[in-house]
Amino acid sequence: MMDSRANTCSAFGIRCLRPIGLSLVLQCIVQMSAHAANPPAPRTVHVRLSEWTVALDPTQIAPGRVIFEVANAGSIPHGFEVEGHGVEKSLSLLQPGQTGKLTLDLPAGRYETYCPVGKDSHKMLGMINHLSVAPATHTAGQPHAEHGESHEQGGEEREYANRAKIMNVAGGGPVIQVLPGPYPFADSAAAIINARPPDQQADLMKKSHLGPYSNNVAMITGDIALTAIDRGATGDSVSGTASFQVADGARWKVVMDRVQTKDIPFNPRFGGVIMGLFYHGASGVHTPLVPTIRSSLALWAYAHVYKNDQLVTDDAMVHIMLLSRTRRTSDWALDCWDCSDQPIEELQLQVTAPPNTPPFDAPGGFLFVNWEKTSGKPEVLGAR
Ligand SMILES: [Cu+2]
Repeated sequence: MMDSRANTCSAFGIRCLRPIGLSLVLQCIVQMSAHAANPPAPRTVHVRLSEWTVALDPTQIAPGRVIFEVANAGSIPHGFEVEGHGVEKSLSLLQPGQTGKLTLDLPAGRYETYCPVGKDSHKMLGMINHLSVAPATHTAGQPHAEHGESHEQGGEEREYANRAKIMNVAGGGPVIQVLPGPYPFADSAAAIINARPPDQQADLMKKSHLGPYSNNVAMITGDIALTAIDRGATGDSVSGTASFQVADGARWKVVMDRVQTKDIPFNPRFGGVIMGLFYHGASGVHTPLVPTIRSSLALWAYAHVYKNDQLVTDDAMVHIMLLSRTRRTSDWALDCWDCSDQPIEELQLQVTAPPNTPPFDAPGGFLFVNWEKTSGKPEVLGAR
């Protein structure tokens, strides 16, 4: 113990003698100031942000001044924040390809380094890493008290996040069909579209003129019930059925039996089932041309689709969200560009034909139905 404490200072090329709490520190400071002409150089930590990781190099450094050199290597804007031991400092938002620097003085301990974008949605998707700050000569055989402490911090949260969760949802309230039409928030959308890579802009512009988020709606009738299980990275499952009669009189039935896990445009590494996110719109997560929302459930699945009892396809693409209300009850027009403070009660079902097959025989080629007063709560699925 005595030797290793003395090493704290000898790391700076100074030998300290009595390792008794503060007096050691004071002694070191006194001796160090005598060598002030030669302060320790700040350490650099290279940070690479992408969807959905925060890569640190190195992941362990000595206490003192640290320069984080942060690069956004992803395809959407990200941020960078360092948190722990009374420190909570962040860099302003970095656009794709941009770099930035954050200089901090970090005492020994374990720090969270993460992307704070989307009220921690990016963090929940995996954009978190840990930086260990410890005197280099200590760590091998001399674990710090801080280590044990910070493992416990947030441990409960992490455990909940790691548990498999199940949600049973049955659609309720008025049922509306959303038909293609112009996007109602053209000004807000323009800023988002212009921030995107050029190859995405054309597609988004098209959607903003005649897309699935319009004020063109029809009251219809129908039911939906489903069970979704979120097991984390893999092993999600979805089963359920939706039946509805749309505005043109056709009866559709959508039978979901498999999760869809591959990449989706604007959704790298999405798919499957995910519970409890804040996204869309300006959050940087998911399709940007949609009001910003909170969702208690989002899932991507495959379904068998029948029109008037005739099979249309076995591999329709389904996207379902239980999210904060986006529409006003008078005429079901979109009500907000940022809807994240509205109650979570809108269930959205979107169904499209599989790639390389003709679009559905429906307005716009897709089916988009909302159940406007739906509730559902995730429950932990047994102990794992
Ligand atoms: Cu991010």
